[in-house]
Amino acid sequence: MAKGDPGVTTRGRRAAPRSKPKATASTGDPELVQLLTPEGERIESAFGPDGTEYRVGFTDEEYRGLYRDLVLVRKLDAEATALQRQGELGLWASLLGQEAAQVGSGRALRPQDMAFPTYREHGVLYCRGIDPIMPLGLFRGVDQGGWDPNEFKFNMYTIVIGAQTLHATGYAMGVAMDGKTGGDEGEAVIAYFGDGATSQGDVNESFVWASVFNAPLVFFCQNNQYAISQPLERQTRVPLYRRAGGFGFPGVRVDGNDVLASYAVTRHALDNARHGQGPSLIEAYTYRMGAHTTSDDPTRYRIASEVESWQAKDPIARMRAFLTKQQIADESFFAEVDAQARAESVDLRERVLAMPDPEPLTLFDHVYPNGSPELDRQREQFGTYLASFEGSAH
Ligand SMILES: Cc1ncc(C[n+]2csc(CCOP(=O)(O)OP(=O)(O)O)c2C)c(N)n1
Ligand SMILES: [Mg+2]
Repeated sequence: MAKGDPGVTTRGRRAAPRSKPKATASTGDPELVQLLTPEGERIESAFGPDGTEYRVGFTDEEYRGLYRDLVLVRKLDAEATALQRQGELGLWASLLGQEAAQVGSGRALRPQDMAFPTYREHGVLYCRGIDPIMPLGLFRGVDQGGWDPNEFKFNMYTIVIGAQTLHATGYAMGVAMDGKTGGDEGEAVIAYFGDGATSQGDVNESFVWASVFNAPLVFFCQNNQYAISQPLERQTRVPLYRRAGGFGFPGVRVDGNDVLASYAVTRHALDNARHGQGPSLIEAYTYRMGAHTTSDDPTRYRIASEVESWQAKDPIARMRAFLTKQQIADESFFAEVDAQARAESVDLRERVLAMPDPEPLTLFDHVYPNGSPELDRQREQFGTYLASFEGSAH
């Protein structure tokens, strides 16, 4: 696990800029914070739109750890997609292409920080130390998730688009009311959502509430360019991070395929929040390399050349190029990571196949904490229906 120097900043975000925001050497894009180019070149530091300077200072071991995380979460995700294709899962929402945004932000969380995910945050879940089998039970339909949100500081997956930003805002307001902000030990909250979710009322209401109550909350938007088939231009006419200004808090766009910049920007925003400086918005600019879910066919709405152009920005390839160039890792290291990834994915598959089917009547168990007469009636009816098959040739 990477515990390196947080994104070191040269000044607080509310002060006047020391220097004008600079374009990074490689992209020439003043709107994108980048510390690792697609070719694997390190950029010493990069400036956000408010003049904040971002940099990281990882040890070699920590750099290798980040690479390992990226490879492992991609491999486990590919295994889950394969399991769905073989009929072992009902559905899967792949994170392919978004590994750096998730590992960078996930590793930037401190142990006391609370995360509110969507249905795609398998990489963040991994970084929180949750067994990667957990979301597979959910997508296999044999349980409701399985992990304890309080133990791992990682809430349940939320499929209702944007709803978790409201939960996160309320939770973050509670953190502040409980006096748990201020100082390095303060708590911060992070809410994950997509580009499409920014059009939801829930997300915009969360922005208002978090802002006016100065909630210790980081809004982490993975802009993967699509909401199912709807491209980004159907959601916004301005870069998403700039929306934050209208709500009264800072916004920054980071290269979401750059694990180092994703880490630096998230660590900085979380630390501001935990110190009582309120919310911020991070737009992690990335690309959904696969289908929206296994129920989707992206060839119907996007062209192959677009996907290929993003392949050249692959988050794992650039990290590997960097580690090789800097002689931080060699071929034997990469082979060892691949072997670990293979072993973990085989283990995942075996455990999924061994998952017991739940008793059908347990369907009614967690609808209400104390049940209800109507639920009792439905349970009984369903029980009678199930019993009607007993002894039949069915
Ligand atoms: C309130 C609500 N409306 C519609 C849907 C159907 N739906 C599921 S995923 C999705 C697109 C979400 O896109 P985005 O926010 O960009 O996240 P991504 O899937 O790209 O990670 C929609 C519309 C839903 N789950 N919830
Ligand atoms: Mg999206």
